Amino acid sequence: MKNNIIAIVAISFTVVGTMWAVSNLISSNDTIKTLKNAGIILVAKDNLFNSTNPDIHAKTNIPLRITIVNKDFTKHDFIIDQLNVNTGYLSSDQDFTTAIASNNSGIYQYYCSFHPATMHGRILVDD
Ligand SMILES: [Cu+2]
Repeated sequence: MKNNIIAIVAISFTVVGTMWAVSNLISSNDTIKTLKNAGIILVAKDNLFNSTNPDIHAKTNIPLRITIVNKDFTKHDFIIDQLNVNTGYLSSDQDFTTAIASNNSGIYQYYCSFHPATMHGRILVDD
């Protein structure tokens, strides 16, 4: 009798544990997908970001995932002083994912500290 109870308890632990693990797996996949969809990619190439140093639009209080990819042979970085974003330098073919987050609307400058004359643009944060 005692053994049966122990067996039942063990089985229910296993079942609950498996269900917990499966649901965690599903929800974490969803999170990754959402972040990927919401994020943007900036490719550093020929001393420009995405060829045109585009304006980047973000909303207040919603972090925007941003990935910087270095496709040049020289080092680049990506800095937004007012929003405390700094990727550190990226060697050729390295990438770095960070997030733009601001409570305040406004226009902020992004730039590469190695090539500030050619690699710079605007972050526009709206309510
Ligand atoms: Cu650069």
